[in-house]
Amino acid sequence: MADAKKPKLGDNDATLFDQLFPQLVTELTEDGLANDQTVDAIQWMKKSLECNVPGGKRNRGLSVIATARLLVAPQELSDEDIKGALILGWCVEFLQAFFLVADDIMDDSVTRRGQPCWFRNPEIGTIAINDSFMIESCIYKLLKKYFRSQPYYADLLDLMHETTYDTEVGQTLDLITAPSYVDFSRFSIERYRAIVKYKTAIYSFYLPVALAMTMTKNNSEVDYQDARQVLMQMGEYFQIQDDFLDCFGDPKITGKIGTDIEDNKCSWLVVQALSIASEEQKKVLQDNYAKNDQVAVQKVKDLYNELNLKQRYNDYEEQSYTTLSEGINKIANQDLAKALHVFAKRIYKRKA
Ligand code: GPP
Ligand code: MG
Ligand code: MG
Ligand code: MG
Repeated sequence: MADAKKPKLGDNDATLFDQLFPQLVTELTEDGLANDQTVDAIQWMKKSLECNVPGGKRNRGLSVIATARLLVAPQELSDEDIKGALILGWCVEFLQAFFLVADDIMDDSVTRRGQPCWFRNPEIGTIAINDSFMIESCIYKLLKKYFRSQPYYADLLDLMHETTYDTEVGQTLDLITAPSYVDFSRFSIERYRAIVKYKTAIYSFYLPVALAMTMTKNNSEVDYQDARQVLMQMGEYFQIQDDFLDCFGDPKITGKIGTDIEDNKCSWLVVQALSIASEEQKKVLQDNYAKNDQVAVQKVKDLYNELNLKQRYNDYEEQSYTTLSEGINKIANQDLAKALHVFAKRIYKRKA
């Protein structure tokens, strides 16, 4: 069993994690670069990997090694296990980059991580679609290279494939609930919760922990169920924060300019607004939501302020953190509970 003195997520892991990336890129590209017929394509892919995969907060990627360290006693965690957890962490970051490159096209976004979105670069455009596919393919090259001989290889593949499918289901719900015209009858808290569960919670929260549990063989069915229940709640909380920051966050800190109002998204804010607005206020929303026009966007934001949505969000955040902590305290596996407390603290009141 793990003890209380186990390292939490240390700077050391973040450094090890960052140092591994160039090595993975070399391994992913060396054969293709040595082939005269593919060299140009692989050079292009290398640039895309270097620009799109690192550079985020890497919370998801670092969660794999953090979970592994909390689930297994230090003397039982071999160097090979640590490297394995770091590689699985990078697989989650590759998955995230694949989603973000594609999501920014679909959401018609402007900036990501403080830079123009990848597809916005004049020499890239719709090639970004193919670049996102190639980032995804790299996940399976890494899994094959490092895990093919492991008895849990099929479980890792299954987790990645199931998670990708679920996220795509969530993205479909997100997009079809946001047509180009305003139709608030599509928006409801039930629809909202389905969107965020599928599009965000599974890949961002459940996946990193499930990968660590699979790799360390620390995976009783009860633990998976307990972890999943709490992590799905955490994922919902995280996406509500993302929706809040889309409207009220500082782009210098978030690295992205919000587009949810223009894009007619079923955001937490609009769902809350519709639940408390008067008929007159609903009319303001109806007239100004989903318009690519900064005056209209400002009118929606003014209405959100009039409805005290910032306060409502702060109250939600407090209450959600308390509920999460209570849920974690009920988990029997203390090592798992410790890991979940670390993750909950890390996202509480985040600004980026
Ligand atoms: C976050 O939505 C969800 C994703 C990035 C998953 C995308 C899934 C695909 C299958 C492409 P968001 O649009 O609110 O994120 P952000 O605010 O970062 O653009
Ligand atoms: Mg989106
Ligand atoms: Mg988006
Ligand atoms: Mg968003």
